[in-house]
Amino acid sequence: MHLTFRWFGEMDSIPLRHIRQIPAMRGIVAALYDVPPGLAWNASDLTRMRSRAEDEGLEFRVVESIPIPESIKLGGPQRDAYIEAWIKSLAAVAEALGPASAHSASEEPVVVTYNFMPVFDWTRSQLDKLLSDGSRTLAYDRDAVERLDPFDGELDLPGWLARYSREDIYKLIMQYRDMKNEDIYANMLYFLRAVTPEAERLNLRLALHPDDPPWPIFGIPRIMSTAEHLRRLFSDVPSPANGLCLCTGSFGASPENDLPAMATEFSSRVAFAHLRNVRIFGNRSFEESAHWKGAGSIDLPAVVRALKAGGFSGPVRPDHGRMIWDETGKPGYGLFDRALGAQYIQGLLDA
Ligand code: DNO
Repeated sequence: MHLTFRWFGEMDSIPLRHIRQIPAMRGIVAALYDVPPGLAWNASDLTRMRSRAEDEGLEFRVVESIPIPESIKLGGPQRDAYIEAWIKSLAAVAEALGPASAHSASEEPVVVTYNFMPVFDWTRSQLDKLLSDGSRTLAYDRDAVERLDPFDGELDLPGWLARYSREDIYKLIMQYRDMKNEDIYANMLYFLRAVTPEAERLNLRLALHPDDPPWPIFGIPRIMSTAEHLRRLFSDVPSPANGLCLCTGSFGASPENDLPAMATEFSSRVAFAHLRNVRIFGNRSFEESAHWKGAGSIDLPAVVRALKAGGFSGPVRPDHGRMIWDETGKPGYGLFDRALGAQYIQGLLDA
């Protein structure tokens, strides 16, 4: 296992030269963030990003994410064209990031993260909850979310409002509300059965990010929240390219998900791991805590031990961090607490 760190490209307030100063940091996790979902990526843009990273002594072998247009999840009439574009993006990733260089070992497949969450990616009710130690964090409070109106233009949720108009959101939510879990799952199988042979051919490993939080929100189904969901998916699509992004904070928000047991059961499927901690404080309510085992509800040492015992040797990242030491910036993606998280993880790996 080796450390990686998410970097949002040139617009990221955290420069690569700071990321490289985190001890044991091997690579960045990035994407072409300004290409709208549905458009095929260009290899030369990725090559440029890779060179930027390598100039700072960091490798770039983990993509997060190539977004999946809603039409694929809905099974809409244009899905085949969108799947074709997604496959073109895979080919661009393989061309730009696959070849070996002084900075990267070429045998390990390049990882491509994605998720199949309808409309909303990760969802929180608050982005700056004050903790007793004076730090601020992302939190999800069930009552607050139930009071939220997803049709209200005021709603401030990360990751999705920017992409859709209010009317689009309304239409999408209504379409999904008419669908059953099985319908969305069937669309996921359709997608994976088309893309996994291509990923295999290109020596890429896909990494499915689970639902965050791992339950339905706003009356819309979510289908990748539990060990049972994963079991079924890996049996329906056995391709080795069909991998998992084990996000401990996403699965771990539900006390029903036993993370060390899941790490053991799915270790051969894990392509990438997001290692972070959450403190559960009631039915379907949680806040993101420091990575340390004592700070939250997840036993990260046990998860790391299980991944190691299962032979996982790929990339991991600290995922989100709190805002500490008066840092300001993109919620969840400051430098200081993620760097502390990285050092906690590296300590576990060394031990
Ligand atoms: C949040 C991230 C997610 C993740 C996507 C993967 O910080 O973990 O947004 O990148 O769900 O497709």
